[in-house]
Amino acid sequence: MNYPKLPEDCKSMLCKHLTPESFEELKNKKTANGFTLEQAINSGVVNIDSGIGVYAGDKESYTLFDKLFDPIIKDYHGFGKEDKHTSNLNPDDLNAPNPDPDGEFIVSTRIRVGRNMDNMPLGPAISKEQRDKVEASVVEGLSTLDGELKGDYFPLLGMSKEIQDDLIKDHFLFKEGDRFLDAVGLNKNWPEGRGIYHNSDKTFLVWVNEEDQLRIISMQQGGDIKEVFSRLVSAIKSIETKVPFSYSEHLGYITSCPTNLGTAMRASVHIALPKLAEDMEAFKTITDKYYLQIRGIHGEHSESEGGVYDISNLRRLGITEVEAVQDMYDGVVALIKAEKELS
Ligand code: ADP
Ligand code: DAR
Repeated sequence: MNYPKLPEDCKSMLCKHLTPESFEELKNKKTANGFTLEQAINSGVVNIDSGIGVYAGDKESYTLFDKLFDPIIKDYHGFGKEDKHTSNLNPDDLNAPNPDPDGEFIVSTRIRVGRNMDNMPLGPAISKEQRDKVEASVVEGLSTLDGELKGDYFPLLGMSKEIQDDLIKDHFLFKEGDRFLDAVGLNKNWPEGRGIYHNSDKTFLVWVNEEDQLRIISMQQGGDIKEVFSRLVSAIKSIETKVPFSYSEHLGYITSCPTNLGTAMRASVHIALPKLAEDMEAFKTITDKYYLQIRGIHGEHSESEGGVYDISNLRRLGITEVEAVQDMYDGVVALIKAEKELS
């Protein structure tokens, strides 16, 4: 393997941090699952518009390819090699009375975490047999859930395109064919081994074997962020008694993309901010101040529609789950205040 030809104007973390020296040191290494540097960086090589461009194939990738992952994690998360991640999933520690009780601004709230099974490769390095075993183990664990979390599993294999398109349109199901995931092998054997579990109200959902092996999701209309967080916490605590999660003291919950390490949590609102949308500089001054990320209403790589934006926490590693949700909450309060002042 030769040092990849990357354009001068490439801005990804791969381009920034894969030096000829680190490349020479890492290029012939393989993890116990046979995952190589070439596989780890392929997404960023073929998608030069990547933000990161690198994925892990297993927990070992983060230590074996540390000369590449450590500078990326330091740059993206401000988190050093000796730092330790801590977790806090206690909703009592969250100060978040509904910031929009009249429903003027917040359309809906969604909080998700990524999780991967302990002692299994991550999606980029998993075999079809292992992925099918992950699906079977997760679905068996989900089948024991009760009360509000009780639901059904719907494999993608055999799901009608109409049902699939409706679930995606209504923000419940993952899109397919993401080119960034494709380039690192995360779409192999699609749609086999993939599916969605949800309760009857679709306020609790679990994606199986998309970018991570589980995406555990709590969501509902309106801005009761604390209620959404509480439901998610009870789901995480129920599932982890049945499905062992991959975790490290240093990096927290292990995920295929380094941006999701730590809490692996994205807490978001779909919020109508038509006035702020006319002054994106003022809008981004607030989102920067509160460590927020702006996405479109169909998630990553989508656009806002009708002045409605997906606003979520940017920080995931080196802060706790409560702090991640507090980041989003405090930023949303500031955005609503600014929108009211402009109105
Ligand atoms: P993820 O959040 O899992 O990293 P995306 O950003 O692609 O992935 O979002 C996944 C889906 O969740 C998309 O359909 C998106 O519209 C939906 N979504 C995200 N936040 C909200 C929200 N607050 N309310 C409703 N749907 C949401
Ligand atoms: N698209 C990839 C990943 C960025 C973070 N989003 C994730 N993990 N879904 C990139 O390198 O831009």
